[in-house]
Amino acid sequence: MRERYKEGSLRSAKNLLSIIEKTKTNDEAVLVFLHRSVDGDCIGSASGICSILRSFGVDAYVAIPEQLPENMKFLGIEDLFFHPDGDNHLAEEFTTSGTLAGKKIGAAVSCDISDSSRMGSCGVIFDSVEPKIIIDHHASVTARSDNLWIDPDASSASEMVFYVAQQITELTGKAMKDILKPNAAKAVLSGIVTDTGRFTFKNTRPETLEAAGLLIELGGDISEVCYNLFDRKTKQKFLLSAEARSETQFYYDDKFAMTVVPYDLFKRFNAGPDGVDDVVSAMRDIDGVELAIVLRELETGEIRGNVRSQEYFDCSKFAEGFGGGGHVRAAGFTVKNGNIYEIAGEIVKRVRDII
Ligand SMILES: [Mn+2]
Repeated sequence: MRERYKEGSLRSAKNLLSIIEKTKTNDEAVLVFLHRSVDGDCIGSASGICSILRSFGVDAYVAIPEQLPENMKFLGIEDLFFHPDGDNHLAEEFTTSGTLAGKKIGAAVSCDISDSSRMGSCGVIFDSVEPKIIIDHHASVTARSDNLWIDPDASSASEMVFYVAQQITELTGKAMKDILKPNAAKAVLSGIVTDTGRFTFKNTRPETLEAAGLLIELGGDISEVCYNLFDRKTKQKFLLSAEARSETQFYYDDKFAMTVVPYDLFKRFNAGPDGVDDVVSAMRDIDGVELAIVLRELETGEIRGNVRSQEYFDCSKFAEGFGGGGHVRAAGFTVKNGNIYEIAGEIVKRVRDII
């Protein structure tokens, strides 16, 4: 493990071992949290932590405010999840007595997110639990304390979780294969693959590939992961993506490309909200384009923006202007109410002065 990860990962590993001890002594459960609009990295890192906790005999679940996307079902990790809004016996028990399988929630871990406002309906649960451990790589997080490990230079929260797992093996003598079972290793690998654009983004470092290599040895199948997360698509998604691409508008000497996808289009093509997931990076890769934005309208009326840049445009800062955040080259935001075309007009105006 590279020097730069040692301090943070060791601290997180010790924090994790101390909540394992506390919750086992008190017969409590642990919840692992992630962000809404789930992606491969938050799913991968949270599943990794949940599996580590379970390998020590802790009753741990990943609290998820939405359904696991179709293209992540291949991971075979659905038994890790707790849907507080779902129609299931755990949700019913939790709503009536605040317990999970008879146990009180004794600690919380959050992965790829530090802020409960981005956890959807799970945010209130996160706020109510102590102690908390946070493992995140978002640049917008400025808080620093003993229970946080924030590294904006790490490729992904999943890569960070991998180092935490390595530290736990050092501290406890348990083998890596016993704390990260094959499906969990595959999930953590998926997180790294997602946030590095399958090892093509600038956040891919030599150690990122080393971590991925070890995860493959532990049972992560790289071709299965890449096929499911990047290449596989339905016919509806393929056609909607083509339509969204052909509707792209170019501004400011073609340095800014944006496409607007109203809910009507999703309906016309009978495609889900992930139907245009592949469009924004394809737009960003057009010669001369510095900034690419895909604006989509969800069934709920919310407007979601995905922001990507090539060289200098600060996507995270721009997304913050619309209540979102993320990374310098990749960020996003969700606007609760509004007209998608008016928001597009406002974006074009705000980009003019900074592009
Ligand atoms: Mn991430």
